[in-house]
Amino acid sequence: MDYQKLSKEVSYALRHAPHEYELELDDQGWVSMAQLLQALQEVPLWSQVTEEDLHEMISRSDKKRHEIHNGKIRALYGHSVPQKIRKEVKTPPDILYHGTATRFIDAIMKNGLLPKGRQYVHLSEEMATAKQVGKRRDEHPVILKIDAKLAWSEGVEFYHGNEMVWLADRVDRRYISMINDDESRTVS
Ligand code: HQG
Repeated sequence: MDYQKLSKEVSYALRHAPHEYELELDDQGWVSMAQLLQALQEVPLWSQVTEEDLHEMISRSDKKRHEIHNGKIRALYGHSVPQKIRKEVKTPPDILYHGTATRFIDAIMKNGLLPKGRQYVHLSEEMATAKQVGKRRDEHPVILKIDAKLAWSEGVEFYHGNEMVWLADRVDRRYISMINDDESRTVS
């Protein structure tokens, strides 16, 4: 079984297109595993997929994208569904990072970080992770440093995605600074 491919399809279903799979997410993004399996099994490629495979998919993944609990499964972040997925408000680390493409910098420094196609802005706990995120869009991404401590102290809410990913509704430009090249070169 190609677990990476399975993970991509599960992410697509749970983050973006539950309707296509006739899935109903609750307000925290959970859906019963039985319902997801039934929907996946209608796709020829996944006709044999089992609950064990979903566990295996999660344990093999480089990132904690999905979570299983009490017979249910959910995507931990990344949603674009119209129905708002409610996340747990949590005190963030003092500093968070966001990796992005150079071509977006002017707009970000003017308007702040906006969720764009997703429900939340995605922030990284580590600079190296932010760099990887930015590399999806730009060979030489820009890493932004977010003063989460100040934002939190001024009432901005942060939400827990997984142990590396934090979410926010938006991030005002006052909390954003650019990391210089030397500092960003220290992480791969
Ligand atoms: C940019 C992946 C112009 C923002 C990753 C980003 C992550 C602005 C893009 C997760 C802007 C949105 C999310 C503004 C933000 N003007 N551009 N004002 N504000 N942007 O994909 O953070 O592997 O929705 O910088 O690893 O890149 O799928 O967000 O470049 O954790 O599990 O608008 O997706 O996770 O892009 O990535 P995205 P993201 P997975």
